[in-house]
Parts: sequence; structure tokens; C-alpha cells
Amino acid sequence: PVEYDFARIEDKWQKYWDANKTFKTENVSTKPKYYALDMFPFPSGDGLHVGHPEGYTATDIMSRYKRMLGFNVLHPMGWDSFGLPAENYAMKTGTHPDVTTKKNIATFTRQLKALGFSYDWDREIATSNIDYYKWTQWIFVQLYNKGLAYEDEINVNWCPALKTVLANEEVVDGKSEVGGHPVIQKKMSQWMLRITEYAERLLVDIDDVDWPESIKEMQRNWIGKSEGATVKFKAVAENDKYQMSFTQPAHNNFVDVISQTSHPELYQNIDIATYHELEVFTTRPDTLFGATYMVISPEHPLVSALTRPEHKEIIAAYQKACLAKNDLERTELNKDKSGVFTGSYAINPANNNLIPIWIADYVLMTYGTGAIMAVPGHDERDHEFAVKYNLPIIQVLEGGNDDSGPHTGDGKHINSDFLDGLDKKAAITKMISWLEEKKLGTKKINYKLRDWIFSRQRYWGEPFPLLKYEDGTIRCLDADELPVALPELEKYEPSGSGESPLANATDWLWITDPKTGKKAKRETNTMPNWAGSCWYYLRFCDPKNEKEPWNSEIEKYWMPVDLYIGGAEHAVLHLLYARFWHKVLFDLGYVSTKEPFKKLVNQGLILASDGEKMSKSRGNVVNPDSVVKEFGGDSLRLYEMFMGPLEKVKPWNENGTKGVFNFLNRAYRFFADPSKIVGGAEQDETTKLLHKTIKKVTEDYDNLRFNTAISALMIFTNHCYKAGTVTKDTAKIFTLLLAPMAPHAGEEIWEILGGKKTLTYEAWPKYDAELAKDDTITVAVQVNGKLRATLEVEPTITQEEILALAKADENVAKNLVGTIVKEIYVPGKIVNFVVKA
Ligand code: ANZ
Repeated sequence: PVEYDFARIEDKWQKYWDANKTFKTENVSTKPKYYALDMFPFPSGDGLHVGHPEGYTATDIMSRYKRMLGFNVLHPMGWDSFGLPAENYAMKTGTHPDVTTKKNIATFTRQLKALGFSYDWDREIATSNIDYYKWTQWIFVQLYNKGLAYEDEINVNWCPALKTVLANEEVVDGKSEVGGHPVIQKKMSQWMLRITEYAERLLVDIDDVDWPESIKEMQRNWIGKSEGATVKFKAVAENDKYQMSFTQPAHNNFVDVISQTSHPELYQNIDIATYHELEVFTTRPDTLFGATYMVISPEHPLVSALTRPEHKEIIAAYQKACLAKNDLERTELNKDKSGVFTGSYAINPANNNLIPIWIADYVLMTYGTGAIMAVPGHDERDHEFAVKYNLPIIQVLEGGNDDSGPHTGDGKHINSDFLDGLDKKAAITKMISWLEEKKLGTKKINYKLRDWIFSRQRYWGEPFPLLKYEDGTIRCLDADELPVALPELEKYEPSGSGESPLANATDWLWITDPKTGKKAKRETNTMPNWAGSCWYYLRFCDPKNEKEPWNSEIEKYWMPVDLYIGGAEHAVLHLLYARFWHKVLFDLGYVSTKEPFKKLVNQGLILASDGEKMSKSRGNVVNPDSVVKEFGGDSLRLYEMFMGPLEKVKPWNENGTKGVFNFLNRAYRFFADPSKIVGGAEQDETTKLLHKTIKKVTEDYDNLRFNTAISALMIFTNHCYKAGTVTKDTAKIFTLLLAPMAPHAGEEIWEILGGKKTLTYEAWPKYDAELAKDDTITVAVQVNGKLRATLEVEPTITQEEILALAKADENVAKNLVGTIVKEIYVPGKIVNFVVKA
């Protein structure tokens, strides 16, 4: 009997593919191209996780399938190898990150090869290799020269204990996610990239790509376009006359609206000559008549000018407390509101009412203008705040059924002078015209998107190609001065001053600039690890090019990426950053497409058998090595595809692996057994099912439905066992259908069947549409118990469809006189209409 000796078979074909460079891809071809890309891994010390092969198998199936369809396929693999873990490991063990990275890459490579992925290994790249990051630096030079890179003093999350800046995502409740150390807001000089300049295009072009709607929506929300207006308020302060007679009595109780009519004496005291212009951004200019107070952010530049002396102390304390909170904590709806009064007032330009100016942390300096007009009658946060601090609430739109909350919906305007009677949309338009006419404001579009903080105080990353002279001026290097090599360091520990460990590299740090002869210091920060992954898909097109990052002709041939598979966790990080760089490169004429990734698919998370996330601490991680050892790489591939739809979250199941292994075993023992393969014509039943199977598998591959493709092959295999024998042609077709998913077994059976090595470029089987058609069933149609027609229909027909079909039949229609009082369908058998004249 034939035995499925997977260990021998897999080893044999992996060696064959390697030795013959079966998957080497040429950049010159008359064939149409197909570019299938995986999100390349960070080569961690833990090795491959069973989550990796899920997406990798899917792209590999598509690559193998498309080769058989006659495409020239680019299917590369590489390493996102810069990053903090390697550096932390270095600090702990004293092993240079370069050494650790190389070791980890070797492990990953061995593990990927064990799964038979059809990568063109000659295109392998690693972002931490100098011949790669030279070009990452080159792209930075392009950004810099285009005015898209700048240095700025900004507030960052600074963790004194970890001695580094942290991303917002790395801070939980004001503490570092790692170790729980306090995190403060600290002003530090950082390199920034002007991604905001591309906000509109990043938003608009997302409509044109074939991506999951959820990811598109996350990007849209992240970019956060808001249409509204800016409005200028006059803020009155530093005016003693006004202060004396007005501030003190008013600020303890604001229930009263301070209008000219109610307090004419106050207006007389205002010296309008001494005012500050306080500009706000609002999406609801129509509610201006309902603005009863203003709020400025604790970081607003006018805080000190608007703070009356008697409020100074409390405001200083408040500002300090705000530094300990991040933006999310400050703006969350359900967080308790806090704020302090400045002692100053502004004039509402719509009705000249005096409204108090407060400082509160729910207003962020990084959005809009850092100041708001508060409309507690129609905004949740303003309402909560007004209730807490007893500030006046005026309703300016009719409606809202809950007395206790603000009315955030639409309605006719009231208490709003020239807006009265208008709905929201019309009132917004009218108010904007009024503001523009009076030069009090203007239509304005705002984006939530912030510029990208692009520097890290870390060692294991790309050095910036920047020199700083003693007079503080900066020079960005020219292309011919690249690369700036990352110096070898013995001490990776950051200094704690906020400077990167590179500040310890004294020999490297200070140079005499050969181009100017001036003494210069290198930039010691490094780029974040998103930099390398922003353009790796371009380098894969032309990875060995020493003169340029890629050749334009080659880029034109391969781009865009036709299929990109990876985790949804990159929705607004890598996927947005890469789109941004790509658009810059497009503007500079270096790439030919507006968007880099035509189709994106997110594979679903694979959970442990207990339904929990796999993690080392839970001890529920499945190691792919042990699965490969027990069942082989083909079975692991098949199992990961058989678990369920690619995009779904699915738990691992030990028995499942065994189940697909049994199927592969059975298939192999049949099709690789010469005694089962006979000459002559194929049996009719087998021919029919074969064509159906080709159709099903083809359509499933086209739609990345690999689980149902596997089911179809299982059904066919079971049929063949019942049939006893099949012809060689049938066996060969089955093998070609199976091979993209189980390539080692596929190649071996193919060879046994006398096919020439290798099946990689064999033509994909075609089906006969007639033979592949589903069998039909015959349904009788009766009217009042008399047979009027018989219908030939697909077995999957629904009740609705068959009733419609029956009524449309000429003879049935003729007899349906009067009213139909009953419609009965016995599935697959009979339709009966009861009519009454
Ligand atoms: C008055 C108003 C009335 C507002 C109303 C809303 C509803 P989005 O949609 O997110 O753009 N806002 C403006 N700048 C802010 C800042 N720096 N920090 C916190 N909040 C800020 O939201 C825009 C609205 O958020 C603006 O419109 C402003 O409140 C507030 F019935 O102005 B609105």
C-alpha cells in the first residue's frame, strides 16, 4: 500500500524548489503581473507563531494559483527588523541587536521554508541592513527637501523611569503600559512629518481601494474631517475698570445671562481697546446665540494674559495637574469634567452678551484653535460642565425630549434672531455668511489628524541624515553622502536626559562636515520602526539596486500591490503611514500609482483552544514547529485554511489538525496509488463531479474562500473512493486543484502520475460549464389540485423564487382566475395554488 510519508516528501520538494529557484521572478515579462504581499514579520526571539502562517498561506495559495493562470507573480518575504525588543534584549544580555536579529531571521527562515511558501528568496530584504536603510534615509531626504520634515518643540509622553518617549497607545491611565511607571507630558524637540498636508488626499483616495470597509472607516475617523467655522471673540481682560465693577459679583453665579439690557453699567466700563482676539473652531456656528461661556485649553497661549491675578495660583495648579493626563483621558465623554474660571470675559459677537472664559482640560490645544465657544444647550460635554459649574444654558434649537440633557439633534432655531425658524443646515450656512460678512469668522475645515512624531530616543533604528552646526543651523545630507551608518555601541542604555543612546557614540557624534568644513553634531534620535515598513513593498520590486531605491520601469510594471494580507492592528498606523509616503513619492514622480495597496484583506486572529488569545503567560501558544513535526507543513497550511473564513476570528482545535491530516493522507493514498489509476474513458458520475469541483475550487480561490475549496476536494476524494478508480487525467486535475494549498503533496503526486517536474507553471484546469451545472429537480405546479405545469429548477431554489416562476408560467397564469387564497410549496416536489373565483 502507498504511504503518505510527509516528512520525506516535504524535505524533498523544499530542496528541489531551493536548488532550482523555482519561484524566482523576473522583472521583465510579457505575462500580466500579480503582486501578492504579506505584512512582513518582526523577527522576534519567539520565532514563528501559528498566527503568521494564516495570512502567509492565503497569499501563497493565490500566488501559486495565479502562476497557473499565466501570471508573472511577485511574492516576496523580508524582515521588519529594527525595533525596541532587540534593543531591550541587548541591554539585558549584552548581545548586539545585529547578532540577535540575524539569529532570529535564521529561525524564521527555517520555519517559513518548512511550510513551503513560494517566495522568491533572492528578493529577501531586512530593514536593519545598511543597503536597505540607506534608502530609507534617502526617502527622508526627499521629505525634508519637500518641506515635509521639521523639528518642533512639542508635548510628548515622557516616562522618566523608562527614560523614553512613549506613544499614546503605550500609556494607560497616565502610567506606562510596561512597568506601570508614571508618564508626564514634557516639551521636547522632536522631528515631525507633515502628514496633515496630505489629510484630504488620504481621505478621498481611500474610496478607490478594495479594502475592508471597517479599515477604511477607521482611517476616515482617524483623519477626522470636520466642516465648520472659526469665530473670533473679543476677550476682555487686564482692564481694571471692568474688573472691579464686574468680575467678582458675577463669577459666583452665572445663572443670569449678562446682556446689555440686564447690566448696561458693565458695558460702559469695558475698554474695548484692550482686548485679545480669541478664536474658536466650531462645527455648529448655528448655535452661536446659545454660546454662554468659553473654554480655553490649559496649554492655550492666552492663559496667562486672561488670568486675573486672584486666579493665578489655582490656575497654575490646574495646569500642572493636566500634564499627568493624556488626550484620551481628557476628552472621554464619561470622565468627570473639571475646570477653573480665569476671571475674564468675552463678548459673544452674535448678541454682545458677556460670557465667562474658563480653562478646562476637555479642550485640547492640539485640535482646532485650542479654544471653544461652549453651547451647553446642544453639546454633551458643555452641558455636563455647565451643570457642574452652574453656568447658564440656553436652548437655541427646538426639540429634544429629555429635559435633563442637551438637545443634540436638528430642529427649528429659536432665541437666535436672524436664524429663527431655520433648521440646522440652513442656519449653519446663514451664520457662516453673516460671520464672513462681518469679518468675524470664516468657513473652516479641520482634521483630527496630527503631524507624525517621527523621532525616537532609541538605538536600534535608522539614524537621521542630519547635521546640526554649532550655531544651531541644520543641514540635511545629500544623496551622495548616504548612508549614515548606525554606529556600534557598547552601551545601549539611554542617558535619561531625553537623548538617544546614540549620544554615547562620541566618535560618531561629532564630525567636521566635509562639505562645509564646519564642526557639526549628528542627530542622535532614530526613526520609528514604521519608517522601514513604509516603503518595503517598493524595494521588493528591485531589491538589489545599488544606484537608486528602485528602477522606475520596474516599479511601473509591478505596482500597485494586487493583494496585501495582514493584521487589522495596523489599520491607522502602518497602513496610513505607508499611504502617506507613497503619495509623497507619487508627487515627486518616483512611483506611478496614487495608492500602494489595491486590495487589502485582514486575516482573523487565531485564538488558543480555550478561546483565549494565545500568549506566553497563559501557556496556550501553539508552536508551528511541533505541528509540522507531527503532521507536516501541508497539513498545517490546510488546517489554517480549513478553520473557517480567512477574515474570521477562530479558535485552534487539536482534532482539526488531525482531521485535515487524515484527508490529505486519504487523498494521497488514492491518487498516488498506481492501482487506482486506470486507462480508458472516465465514469460519467466522476466526470460530472470533477467539473463541478473545478468550478467550485476556481471560484473559491478567486474569492479567497479556502475553507470551502477544501470541503469540495474532500467531497471529490470521498467520491473517488466509492468509484474505486479514476483516469490519469482526472487524478492530474485533482492534483493541480489541491497543489496551491498543499504544494508538497501536490508535487509528489504529480510526479508519480508522470507529470513533468514541477507543476508550478502548469495551466490551471478548465471546466465545462454544461457538466459543472447543478442537477435540476422537477416540481409540479397545480391550481386547485389540477396539474397545470412542471418546472425544471435548481435544487437550491427558494420558495419565493419558485412561486414567482410558477405564476409566470403561461398555462398556470391562464388558470389563476380570481383571488389566490393559498400558496403551498412542498420543497422539491409540488406547488399548489388555491384560487377562489
Ligand atoms: C460649539 C458647538 C455646539 C459644538 C454644539 C458642538 C456642538 P468635531 O466634530 O470633533 O470636529 N471643539 C473644538 N475644538 C476643540 C478642542 N480643541 N478640544 C475639544 N473640543 C473642541 O468637534 C468639533 C466640536 O468640538 C466643536 O464644535 C467644538 O464644540 C468642540 F451644539 O462648538 B462645538
